[in-house]
Amino acid sequence: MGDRSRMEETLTIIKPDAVRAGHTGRIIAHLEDAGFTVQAIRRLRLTQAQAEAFYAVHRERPFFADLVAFMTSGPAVALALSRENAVARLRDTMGATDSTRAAPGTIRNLYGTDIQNNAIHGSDSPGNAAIERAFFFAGCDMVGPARIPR
Ligand code: FUP
Repeated sequence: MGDRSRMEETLTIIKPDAVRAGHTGRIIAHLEDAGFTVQAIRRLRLTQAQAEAFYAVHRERPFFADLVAFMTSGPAVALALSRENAVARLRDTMGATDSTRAAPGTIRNLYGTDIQNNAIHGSDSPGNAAIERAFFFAGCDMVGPARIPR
């Protein structure tokens, strides 16, 4: 079980554009095929305050208001995920932020449209993953190998 120490957790959101287009199941299957375990899943519609809080790091950016409007425009699906090197591997599996520049076969390439309508969010560091997982889920929601004490 030497690899247990490299088991890591992250957080993803299937964004409103992808949910609206009916891609939720295909994106979850893509994540499972890429080796991720779904530890928790929740469909929700973010409120204005929740979207502003989630993206608070971008508060001063020119695209912030549009980003919040987009993220509150319809239901989204949040998932707590685990696998080895989950944070980096999820970023690889998602592709570049701008869907038009995302590598072939990545989720943003397959299901995104542009830099805003980019289908999926993924935590950018283990620290932010912990914060973002706690934003959507209680510890008792999450099951799976990565919950074994280590
Ligand atoms: P990412 O981590 O790839 O989701 O990208 P960022 O954290 O840099 O940006 C968060 C979100 O802001 C992106 F998913 C989409 C949105 N965004 C824009 O709408 N316009 C920009 O120029 C940059 C980001």
